[in-house]
Amino acid sequence: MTFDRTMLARYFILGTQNVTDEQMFYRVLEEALRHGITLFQYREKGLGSLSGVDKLRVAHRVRELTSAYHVPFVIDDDIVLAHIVHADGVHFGQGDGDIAANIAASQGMFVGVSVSTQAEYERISLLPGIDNIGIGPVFDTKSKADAKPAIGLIELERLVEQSHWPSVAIGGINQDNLAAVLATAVAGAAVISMISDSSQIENVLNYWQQF
Ligand code: TZP
Ligand code: MG
Repeated sequence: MTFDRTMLARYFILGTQNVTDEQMFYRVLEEALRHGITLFQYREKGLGSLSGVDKLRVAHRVRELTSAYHVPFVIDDDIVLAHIVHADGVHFGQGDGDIAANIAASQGMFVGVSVSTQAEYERISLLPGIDNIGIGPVFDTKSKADAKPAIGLIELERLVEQSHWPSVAIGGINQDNLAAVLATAVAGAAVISMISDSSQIENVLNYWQQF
């Protein structure tokens, strides 16, 4: 699948650690797919996350669901799994090993990389093979234990305007600050809890779609 910046518009990230159990994971994912997310990233990471055959089983099911809804499927920081389940893309943090080597091993998939600071941007800015970057955390987040300090909207805007890749904002984005985030030059917003913690996923996505 060829990457397109419109895929970043409504970018949803979820792992089983973000919800009560695996069944809820599938329910939340399917609801989000049905109501208009433009990309899904499977991010199985942190306290309570699955590994091995459990993670493989979930990834296979995610491939089936995302294909059924024609939504691109990205896996965080697991190139081998991404190849096994035929994911469309992979995403790497700056702490996920040698980024250039990771990109080289991601042939045939599109690649996203996280950026939190000017130094992190400069570290990757000349690397070939990157399709998009995730910039943040913009605001404080409860969903990532080792998150870097929040950068705020002004620094988000500065990094987005400097970036020669389509950029997606991430971290602490909710219905109160979404409009301000999308008023910058970002291609979209990436969220976990705005969707995973909502009892009204359809309403959240209807609101999001008006921008
Ligand atoms: N990377 C930076 S912040 C974050 C990740 C994976 C978590 C975003 O979750 P939330 O709930 O949307 O703040
Ligand atoms: Mg990572």
